[in-house]
Amino acid sequence: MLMNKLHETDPEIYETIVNEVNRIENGVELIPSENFVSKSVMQAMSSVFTNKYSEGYPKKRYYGGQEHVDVMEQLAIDRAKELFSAEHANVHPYSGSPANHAVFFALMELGDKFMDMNLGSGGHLTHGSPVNFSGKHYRNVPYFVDRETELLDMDSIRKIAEREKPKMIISSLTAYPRELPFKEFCEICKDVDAYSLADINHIAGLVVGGVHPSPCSDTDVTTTTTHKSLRGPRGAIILSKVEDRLHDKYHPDSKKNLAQLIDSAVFPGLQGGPHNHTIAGKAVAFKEAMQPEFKEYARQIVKNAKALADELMSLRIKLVTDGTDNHLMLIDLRPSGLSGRGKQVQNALDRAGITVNKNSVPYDESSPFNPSGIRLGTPAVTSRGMKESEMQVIAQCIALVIKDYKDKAQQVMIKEDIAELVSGFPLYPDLTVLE
Ligand code: DSN
Repeated sequence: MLMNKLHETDPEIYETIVNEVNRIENGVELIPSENFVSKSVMQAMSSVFTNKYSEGYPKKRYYGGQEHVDVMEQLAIDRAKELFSAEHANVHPYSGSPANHAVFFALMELGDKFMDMNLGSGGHLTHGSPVNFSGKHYRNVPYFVDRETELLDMDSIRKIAEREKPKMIISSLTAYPRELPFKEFCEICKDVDAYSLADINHIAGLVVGGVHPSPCSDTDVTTTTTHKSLRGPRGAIILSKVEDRLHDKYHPDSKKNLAQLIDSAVFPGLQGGPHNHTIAGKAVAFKEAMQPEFKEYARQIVKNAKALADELMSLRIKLVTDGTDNHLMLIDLRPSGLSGRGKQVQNALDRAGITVNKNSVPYDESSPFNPSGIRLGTPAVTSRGMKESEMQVIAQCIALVIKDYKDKAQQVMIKEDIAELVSGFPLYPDLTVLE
């Protein structure tokens, strides 16, 4: 993509873009929630659709000039439904937090009780953290992973649900390296008359790629961001059943079904004009995710994660649950004598050209700002075409940095090795080229 105009009118911003391209081209991106979109997605996002207001939904808008927006949004909706085998799709949410907020707004009254995975066990901020709307406006009953196995204990989750009778139970992960048992969650929800919400933001690409079970056939509502393993633009969607299974119990006076409750919670409930350029990018990403190559991509994400995890463990790095079934893993620094040193290790890896994020580990006694874990994932490196052999080299570099995180000279040498490794996997070679 030519950037002549931007270079001419705003060289400072142009320079930050060039610097960011150089950073990602020369380093290894292991933050499990990040990825690299295709040029087609970028082109859709930088299109004229950024100019258009279109409050409402296809064929039901408030402003004129919607004939092309309607076609584009309907394509995004139809593709999302087909991709996830969902009955209903809302493609407006600006991102994952607004999507989850809309589900709360659609289904719950202020103060209602819901259950979710505690943040420290691998859950998400929008699932009941006391500093988030979900924890401030609703009553959160958390569930935790087992202290010994670090795995979800479905018997204990069932007991909590039967005792607490929540109105909604969320199944989700942001730092849990194992499969989510959606069917078991849904059975519990049916038995206690709770709505089931699956937030598959991290694993959506694995779900459509067939390497993680899909929640959509059983779950009432599924939310996902579109920019993680799904490899679309920064945004989100809400998928749901059409009928409200719990209408008579929770919404007896409403004339709306579940799909209508969700749509009206998004607009006019919470959002105004949809970001049409992003919705166009989502539609493009959904089409890409329907291609056979995407299934191969999803399989390779998991193979790469296993290769990275196995090599790290062979180098005596402790992983939470001793491995991974999905795209991510969590290093527990405590057995390496580095409790509360996640931030320092993250910074040391940054200096070595390896981008990760510090993260709490289950039952971490250190603060979330100085936690005892490092979270790694393989969607982005897999998008670059890397395979198991590159994962082994990267794991060896990570282990060296962890073992001596204060050795800056070593980090400089590793950064050179990493730049050499990634030079064989160019990402956006002509992105910032000038005419
Ligand atoms: N911020 C995201 C993550 O990194 O997992 C969650 O939405």
